[in-house]
Amino acid sequence: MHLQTEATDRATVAAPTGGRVPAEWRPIERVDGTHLSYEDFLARYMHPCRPVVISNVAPQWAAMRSWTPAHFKQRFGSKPVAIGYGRDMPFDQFIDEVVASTPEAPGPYMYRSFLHEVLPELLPDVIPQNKFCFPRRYASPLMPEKWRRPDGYLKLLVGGVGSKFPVMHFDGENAHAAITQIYGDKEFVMFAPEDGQYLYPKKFFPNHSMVDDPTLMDLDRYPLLAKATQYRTVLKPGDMIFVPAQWWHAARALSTSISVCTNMLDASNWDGFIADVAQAEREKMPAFRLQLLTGYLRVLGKALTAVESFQARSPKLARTLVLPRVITPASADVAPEPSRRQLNIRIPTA
Ligand SMILES: O=C(O)CCC(=O)C(=O)O
Repeated sequence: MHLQTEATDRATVAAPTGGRVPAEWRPIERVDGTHLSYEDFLARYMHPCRPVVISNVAPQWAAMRSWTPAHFKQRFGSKPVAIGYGRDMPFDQFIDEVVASTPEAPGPYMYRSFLHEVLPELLPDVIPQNKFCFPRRYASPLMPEKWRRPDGYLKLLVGGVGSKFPVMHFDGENAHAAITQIYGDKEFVMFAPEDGQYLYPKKFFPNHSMVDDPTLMDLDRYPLLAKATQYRTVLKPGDMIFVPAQWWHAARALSTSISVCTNMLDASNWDGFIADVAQAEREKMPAFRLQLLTGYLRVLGKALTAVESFQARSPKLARTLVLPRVITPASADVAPEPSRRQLNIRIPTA
């Protein structure tokens, strides 16, 4: 799906740099979250898998006022945190490197720390939950354990000027993603699923692109990139970007940047989720078990869709009934805020 934007395509006019060419891009649609109902969000963006940036999504979060590099340094001192795969660092040292980061010598970018797992004390700072991050099928107790993620399963993303998420990719398990900017500015680049053919997917990680920088294109190495339609935006504090399933995306900090990220599943991406799970498990389990698993997931999808539409149609009644809210926290309207006890559950590592 290519987005119809007004005639506002912007071509960057700077001269080619070191053999690289600045990419042309289109803006991603923006709406003000204070005037967007949850129902409209589902109908206009989530169900049709259309990206959007929503501003003012979390004015109520203490994180919007307190999360700064200095705050993290003072609060966590030398506590070790996961930055990337197999890379831990003392938090204070990490923050020093983030603050010293420059476009010419980018520092580390944190992308493997799940609040629930390692920094649960931060979770009360991001409550009440962002209403555009529902439904939470991943949190359903009916989700097979391997794919279940408790409520409050948010990833912390922190980086200094010029640092970036390590790879342009789309999320696994056919999940939608929501990334909420808390501090600083971050450039976000996206491509529609059908442009994946121009993005040089890696052989063994077909949801990862070989392209290192989609904004300054190396057309000698990646000539097809010129055919892809690039969408771009700058996330500012309070903005959330909705990244639909299979949309390619890359992110780079324009100033010291702090955000949180979560994934969503609903009827719009459930079939793809099952297909992805089946693909991933094919080598790992006997065929009959895989059939049982996918059969269960198909039935579960239908049940969750029915419960979610009940909650949407009768929120008042749904609020009084505990079971539907537990089976699938479908919207912020009916989801109970996670209790402190829930927030401190440690999740099993896969
Ligand atoms: O750093 C970012 O904002 C991108 C995060 C992301 O794409 C991911 O966690 O999968």
